[in-house]
Amino acid sequence: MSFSKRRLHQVSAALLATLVAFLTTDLSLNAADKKKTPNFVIIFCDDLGYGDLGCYGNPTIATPNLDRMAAEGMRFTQFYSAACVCTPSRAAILTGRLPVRSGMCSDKRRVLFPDSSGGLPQSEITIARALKEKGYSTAAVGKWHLGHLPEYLPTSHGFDSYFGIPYSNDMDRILAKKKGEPNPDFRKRLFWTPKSEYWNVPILRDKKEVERPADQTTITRRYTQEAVKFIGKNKENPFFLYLAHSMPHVPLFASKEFNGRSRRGLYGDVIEEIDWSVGQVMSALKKNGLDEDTLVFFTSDNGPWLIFNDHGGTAGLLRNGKGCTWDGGMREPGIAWWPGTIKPASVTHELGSTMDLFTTCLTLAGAEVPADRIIDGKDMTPILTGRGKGKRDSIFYYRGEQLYALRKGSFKAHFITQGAYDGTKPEKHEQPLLFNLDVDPSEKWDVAQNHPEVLADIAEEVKRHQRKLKRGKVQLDARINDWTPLFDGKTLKGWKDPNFPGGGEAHVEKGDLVIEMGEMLSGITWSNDVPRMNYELTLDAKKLQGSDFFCGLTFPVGTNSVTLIMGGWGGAVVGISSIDHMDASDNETTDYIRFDNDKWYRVSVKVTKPKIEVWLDAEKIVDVEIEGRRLGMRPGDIELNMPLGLATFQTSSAFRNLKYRKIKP
Ligand SMILES: [Ca+2]
Repeated sequence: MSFSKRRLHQVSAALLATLVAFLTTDLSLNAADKKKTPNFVIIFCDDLGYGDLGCYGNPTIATPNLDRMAAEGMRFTQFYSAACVCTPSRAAILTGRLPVRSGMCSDKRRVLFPDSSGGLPQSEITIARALKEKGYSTAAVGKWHLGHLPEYLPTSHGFDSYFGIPYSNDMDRILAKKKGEPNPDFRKRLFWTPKSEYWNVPILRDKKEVERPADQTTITRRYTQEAVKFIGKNKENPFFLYLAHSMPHVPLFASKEFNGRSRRGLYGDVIEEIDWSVGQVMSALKKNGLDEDTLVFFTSDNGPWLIFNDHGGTAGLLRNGKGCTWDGGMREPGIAWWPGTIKPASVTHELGSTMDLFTTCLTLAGAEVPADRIIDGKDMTPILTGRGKGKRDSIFYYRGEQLYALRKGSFKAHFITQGAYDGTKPEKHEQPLLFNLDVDPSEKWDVAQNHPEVLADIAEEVKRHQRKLKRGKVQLDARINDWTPLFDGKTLKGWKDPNFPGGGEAHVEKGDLVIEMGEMLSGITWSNDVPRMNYELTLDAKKLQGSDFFCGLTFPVGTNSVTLIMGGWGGAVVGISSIDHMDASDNETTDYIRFDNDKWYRVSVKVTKPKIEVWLDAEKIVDVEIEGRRLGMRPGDIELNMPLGLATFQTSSAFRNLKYRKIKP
């Protein structure tokens, strides 16, 4: 086999051309790479403590992936969340602003609840919204907790997609206390051996509910799958992934693979699964060739929830935990990973805040940091690249709407101190307590006497802060539907005698509605606008005198009504009256309830499709499914279709605090 000279020449020319083409392509690729802005992944845990990771000194929780992340990246020793509980902390990380500015904190309700009607205002700019303008793909995966109504969800705040739970995993509790069960026993049953179905927490995809109650045992794994999928889908374009784990917030759940794995018990299992998840994210970035183009930051929203004993984490050597402004409540692990940009195994003692992630991401993406409002975040790029000093010299510690403490440099002054969840009142300090956190990270020795100049400097800083502070309208106090009263305590206006056979009479006595004993059945009804579905009704009732019989309550459900008899034969009975009047299959009978004379009982009824639930005080006495039953009206049933009614049986009863509210279906 031989080549002619001409042929050889042709081959060489072709090779040369290929080589030139290759070099040119390579050069242009490099140029494109340089222009490309980095991707961002924020991994945000829930209630993880400063001392919960191997690389932060935990002796019995194995976190090889996070340890590797720190070994290949940078570990912060003074990194802070912006609040000591969920909602305000989450508002701050995404907006770069102290929650007091956005109204996402409150002295009345510390976080948002399933009945809250507020959320992160549209006037706020999230990292996602700012990066979208720069062409980023954006996804939120995990716990949101910035408002669960459609206008507040991630996809209304700059995220292209969302998968996760809209509020905390311990909300919407379904499990009821057993009769006579002491509180501590109930709490143990609820949290120490938790089951997903104890909480009616939904999983949303974008704005649609796709699962309820959320299967929490697989939740960390499913969040991880979503995250990995999103990374793979977006390898060609810049992206921002906000991966907010709902763990290790109680109730704790780990998947089968992690249950029982850690020496630290279930809490350790949960952290080890999160660690696995971090490893999956780093692998996905490497596999897609994106590791050098992506800044990953790992931290948590607040410190460990210490009242949950071994189901809560540890803040290590820091004082106290979640819910308070001691450092254990807000100082967090902070690990940054960006191979090729961050020097491996670096440790920084610079101050950092979750709010700084906002400014850092925007700056690195070439987006404008908003100038029409105060942004509290500082650009951390100089710290991450090792090319300069950090720009932050202070940390503001708010509890609700109040400034409790301020750290400036090494010193932290407490103006107000308060326990986390021990019921203690705020204690104001005329002369602030002062700690040197470099010398005394556990905040043990007050050195205020020795440093009047530091206190004076901090007082100046507080003044400057307060002069410029514009408080946002508080978003956490309003509820979806506040209660509508059904009886004003004065007259019987609106209530009428439905011609019960008993002949007793109703009147008002000192603000209570009293139904006198008749021969048999006495009662009144009220034609009103109590909703017929998706509402909650509550009233207080007491037996004034008489025999075993107590009272009945008729309430509307769909086009029908349901009658609840309490006391009487065999306890509480509920029947869907207009279908099969008191038919046994429609009845729920509890153990016999004997009502004491002159003791008020709280009766609550919740009607949602498909359920009717009734509580007597804190005990659930009725729990019936109504789905599948024929709730449509039949001819001849019309007379049974009653509005709210109250009745007594061979006894006299009093009623007060009658009210209802609509609830979200
Ligand atoms: Ca939290």
